Amino acid sequence: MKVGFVHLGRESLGIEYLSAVLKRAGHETRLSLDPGLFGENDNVFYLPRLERFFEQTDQVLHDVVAWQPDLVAFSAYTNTYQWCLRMATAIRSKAEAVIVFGGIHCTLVPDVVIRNDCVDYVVVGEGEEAMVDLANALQHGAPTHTIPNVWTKQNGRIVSNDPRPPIADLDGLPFPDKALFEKDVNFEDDYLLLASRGCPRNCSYCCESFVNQLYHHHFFRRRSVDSVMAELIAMRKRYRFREVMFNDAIFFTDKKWLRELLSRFRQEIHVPFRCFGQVQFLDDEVAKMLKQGGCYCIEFGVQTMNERIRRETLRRRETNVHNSRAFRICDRYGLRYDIDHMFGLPGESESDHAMAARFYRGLKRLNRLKCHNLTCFPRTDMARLAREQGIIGEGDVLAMEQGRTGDFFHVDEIRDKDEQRKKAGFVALYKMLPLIPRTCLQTVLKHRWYAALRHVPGWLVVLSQVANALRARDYRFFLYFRYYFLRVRRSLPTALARIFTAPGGLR
Ligand code: B12
Ligand code: SF4
Repeated sequence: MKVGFVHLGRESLGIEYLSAVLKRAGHETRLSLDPGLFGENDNVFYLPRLERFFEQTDQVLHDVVAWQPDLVAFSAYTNTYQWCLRMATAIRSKAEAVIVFGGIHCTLVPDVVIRNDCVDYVVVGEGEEAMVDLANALQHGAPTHTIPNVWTKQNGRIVSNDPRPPIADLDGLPFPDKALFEKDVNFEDDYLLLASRGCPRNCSYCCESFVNQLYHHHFFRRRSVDSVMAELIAMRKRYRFREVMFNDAIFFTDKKWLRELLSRFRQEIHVPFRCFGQVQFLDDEVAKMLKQGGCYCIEFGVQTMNERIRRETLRRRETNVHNSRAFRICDRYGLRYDIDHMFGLPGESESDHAMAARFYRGLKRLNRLKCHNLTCFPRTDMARLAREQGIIGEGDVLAMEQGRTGDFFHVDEIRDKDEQRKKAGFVALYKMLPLIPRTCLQTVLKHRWYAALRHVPGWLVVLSQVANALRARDYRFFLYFRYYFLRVRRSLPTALARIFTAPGGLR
């Protein structure tokens, strides 16, 4: 059976794993990708005018229809769900294929997704086994309405099947089918790998905690060191990558496993790597192992310096003492770190932001401070909490489920114009923070001049980030530019052809 994946955005490990198991089961797969250049999925270069110029929906549609797949598969995030629906509707009008939706948004709201006429099947949760079962059943004309994880419609009625238990042996999966994204991703610069699935934590705003509930807290699993190393060795031969990104939610939860993996990684792979961490899992021993293994940067979520909000609203267990201790350890072992910070948290005050600014400015090896806005994803505890507290209304909940969400701007405080001005000022301040002398920072905070910083031109903020990247020798920052340039160059002929031939578009 021919299975065509249709996707918007960056590399998807989910699609790569699905493609690998489908191929192993004898099916043929293909990817039609709109890289979504300059689109809202891009938190570095979000430029709507250029997005329109580079959008490739018509090309993708043409590509899918021309290949004539039997099954068309979409992997939907909440913020790409509407794009997926538009594409699925267009494909339905031009091709005979069966259409299946999966991915995190479908796992959160399968009952919403299955209601669309253009969707025949929805897969909830981990998809490898369900997708193979579905493709096999469709190929052989066998019944599909009893496959675990699968939702469908029968005589106008919605049929739902509970998810099967998570895959017990992750090592039994084939390696992700990276070939699908070869054209669009420079694997030689950066190789993305998952050594585990799920997360042992349950932060209120994160979809991992929803998945944990769905799987009764048995979703977090780890691959063996042999399996991770086998993938790295095979892919190093193929792509000659210069760097590895371990995309695990928290890379270092198990010291024994880490020690074994990193000693082999250092000897057999020997390239720098970065990973995500959680401050409570970092101690001297772990930091030493990471440094010796080749880690050059860890990304931590701090989100706020207000401990009560972190604990009660975000449901994160670490204290400010844990944070300070972990960053001191990193400093001691020469490990750089990126920090995720959130704006838009209900109940946060100016003094919380000021306290965070002082704290971050005092850190020695802070590489990049990444500012985000609290985003409410449907059916997460955060969404429930916000609804219960009247922060969002029923209309917001429906919009979220339909993937029509923006950031958490509908929180009342943030709607307030004065709050918005201050927030914009703090965002600019945080982005330039590593370059602002401490005495200057004290003055800005003391006189509350931060709101004025929102007038700092965007190019100056970018320039200060470039200067900071140079200072911190953060070559990844420049790699991203290079990566972007290459993708733009690849997409240019299609964009120009579309303008000159001007076919009827989807938008
Ligand atoms: C690694 C990662 C990334 C990586 C790689 C992305 C990827 N999907 O591989 C990168 C850095 C590129 C990334 C980017 C982003 N990410 Co991200 N990412 C993750 C993370 C930590 C793990 C994802 C992963 O690889 N899982 C392992 C694979 C095997 O699982 P999977 O992708 O879920 O796929 C399985 C099932 O979902 C299912 N499935 C998936 N698709 C399909 C399709 C079909 C047809 C079927 C049958 C089944 C199916 O089967 C798959 C195999 O079991 C998750 C956390 C999480 N719990 O998912 C966040 C997460 C997916 N990311 C998230 C977000 C918001 C983003 C960004 C929008 C952030 C940003 N502003 O840049 C971008 C979007 C990029 C894009 N549109 O392409 C959110 C999505 C929330 C939501 N409700 O939409 C998550 C859930 C984190 C969170 N906040 O809770 N991300
Ligand atoms: S630690 Fe990170 S990945 Fe895990 S639940 Fe919290 S936010 Fe999600």
